[in-house]
Amino acid sequence: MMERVYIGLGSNLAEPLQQLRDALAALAQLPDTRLLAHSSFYASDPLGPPDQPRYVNAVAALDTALQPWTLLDSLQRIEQEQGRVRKAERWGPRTLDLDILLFGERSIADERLTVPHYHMHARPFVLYPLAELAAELQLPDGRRLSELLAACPFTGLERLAE
Ligand code: A4P
Ligand code: MG
Repeated sequence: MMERVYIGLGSNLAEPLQQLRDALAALAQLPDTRLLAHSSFYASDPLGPPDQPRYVNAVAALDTALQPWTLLDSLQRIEQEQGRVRKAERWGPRTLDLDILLFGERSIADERLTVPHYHMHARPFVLYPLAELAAELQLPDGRRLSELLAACPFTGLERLAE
């Protein structure tokens, strides 16, 4: 059975736009998975420590037969391959961050995975790109993407030309 998954992509080091393009190419190669679409790319002000470069963010839609933990393994491998160094500082700069935003209708809360992603509800750099792909989306808890967007101003965000 294929499930619809949304992945949040973010980078603010080492040519962020190219990092995202390379990550999309890697997502397209995942086994038992089809990359359906990706949003526009957005420049966004950093959330967290302000003394770091602006991010480039996007969201991708996949259909996958992988289990969420297997997909997470693959995403972490792609992060590693693109030079991600995990640092102690929370929300610090990174070459590539791949977050599972939504995994079908599932709600997951274990030591490795929280799905829906715990901060997606209030992040403009997640919600606006996601709305490009699935404006009618509803979260597993019943909240509509449109409601979340109405409470989340388009602030510190800039849609980049192709
Ligand atoms: N994990 C749990 N749930 C998930 C999930 N749904 N998807 C666990 C992916 N991973 C998930 O992740 C730490 C652990 O989270 C993983 O081992 C996994 O088991 P990480 O990528 O090593 O750490 P992180 O990304 O630094 O931490 P965190 O708290 O996930 O950070 P966020 O929320 O991803 O924020 N500002 C802008 N403008 N744009 C950004 O993209 N990103 C961040 C990072 C900060 N500021 C930003 C942006
Ligand atoms: Mg992360």
